[in-house]
Amino acid sequence: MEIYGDDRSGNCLKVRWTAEHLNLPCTWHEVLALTGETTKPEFRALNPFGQVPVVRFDDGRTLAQSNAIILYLAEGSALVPKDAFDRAKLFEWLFWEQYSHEPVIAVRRAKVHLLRQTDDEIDPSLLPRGQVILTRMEEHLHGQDWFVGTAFTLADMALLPYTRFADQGGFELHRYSAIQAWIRRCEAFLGLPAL
Ligand SMILES: N[C@@H](CCC(=O)N[C@@H](CS)C(=O)NCC(=O)O)C(=O)O
Repeated sequence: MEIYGDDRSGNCLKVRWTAEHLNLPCTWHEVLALTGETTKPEFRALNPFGQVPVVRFDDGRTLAQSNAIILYLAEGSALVPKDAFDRAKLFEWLFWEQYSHEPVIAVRRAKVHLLRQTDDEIDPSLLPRGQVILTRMEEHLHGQDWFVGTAFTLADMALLPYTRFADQGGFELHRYSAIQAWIRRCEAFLGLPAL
């Protein structure tokens, strides 16, 4: 399997970490998302959506959208709960991650940290909206170690990368003790060095 991704992108890292955790043989191809590489015709032939991550399997089939990819890679593994309701709760977090979390936490981090935009250039609503999102996660993690059930699942995998980068977007992670403890647990589970 070939993974095309940008290693500064949380959407891409969740794919890489899922493949590595499941010991799936893969080759990583670095594609810089912010320098126009994803707009080139050869990349568009791979992914007409023009975004990373995208994976190409040995039979030539391709798959885009980070959460679709990790669900496919992890099918049948302990990262996806067997119980139907727990699995639905996992989807609940995955949809929320893409619709609410990523467009705020990841977008502000990209503008501040990767694009070096000034406060004047950044939508002022992103900061308070991000604080609401982090508070939602903090409250959920009070009294439970993982987002779904009693073990690390793809809900944790999907929420981890951009939450871990949130400081880079100006969000004060030190204010969220349960999130910080959860990040440390995830890092231990996945064998990631602390940032
Ligand atoms: N919903 C998509 C989002 C992918 C996405 O936004 N990728 C960004 C990098 S994180 C990208 O390729 N941006 C370049 C572009 O849109 O032209 C996913 O989860 O895979």
